[in-house]
Amino acid sequence: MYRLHGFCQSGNTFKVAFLLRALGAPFETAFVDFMNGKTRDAGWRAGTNEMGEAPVLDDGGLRLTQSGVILTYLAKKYGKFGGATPEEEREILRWILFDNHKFTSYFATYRFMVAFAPAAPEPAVLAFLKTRLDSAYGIVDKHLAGREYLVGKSPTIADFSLSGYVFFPLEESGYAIDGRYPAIAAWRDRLKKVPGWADPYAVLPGERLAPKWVKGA
Ligand SMILES: N[C@@H](CCC(=O)N[C@@H](CS)C(=O)NCC(=O)O)C(=O)O
Repeated sequence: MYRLHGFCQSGNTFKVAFLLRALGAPFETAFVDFMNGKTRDAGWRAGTNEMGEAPVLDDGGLRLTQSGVILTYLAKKYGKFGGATPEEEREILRWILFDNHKFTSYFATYRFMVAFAPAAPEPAVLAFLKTRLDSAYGIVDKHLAGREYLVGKSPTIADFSLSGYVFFPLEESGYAIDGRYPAIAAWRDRLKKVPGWADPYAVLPGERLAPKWVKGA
């Protein structure tokens, strides 16, 4: 039984939950109270993750952090979703790195600021993030046009990684995919049909929160 530390607003945690479910690997969850500062707590950092981030995955005595590392570890362990050739493995890593730097990262920061931050976001900061987000989404939309999945002909951990935040409701981010990024929208809907997919709020721990500052982008 795996133990997945995270919380329901965390698309980074959802990446791992989605893969575990697709693999049919049973797991329990440990709630990380991110909204009340748990990941900044010195004790939590010392005992759980020195990087101060969710997700964390325990596999027996082995503790893993960084969703990209966890996805790679699980894909290798089960021999599934890791790519069919060394070239595909390299492509998967390339997209996971792009995801961690840009695609997930700018979206997660933008959504946090407009939905869950304690104070109203600075318009100039939001405008900067939105420019970066538009660029990353545009790149992924172009890559996915005419393709079913990011790498190869079937889902891989690249898809699990980049899709971490695309299933959250529009009212949380105000950042519309439908109508602007048709290839991402089609890919998102395709991934919902992968056995094991579920709504993040149905499988991750914690309380669903009403978005606070969102206006629409
Ligand atoms: N690259 C990391 C990002 C993880 C991450 O940023 N997690 C968020 C929650 S979704 C977090 O714990 N952030 C704490 C912080 O940035 O202080 C991963 O993919 O695991």
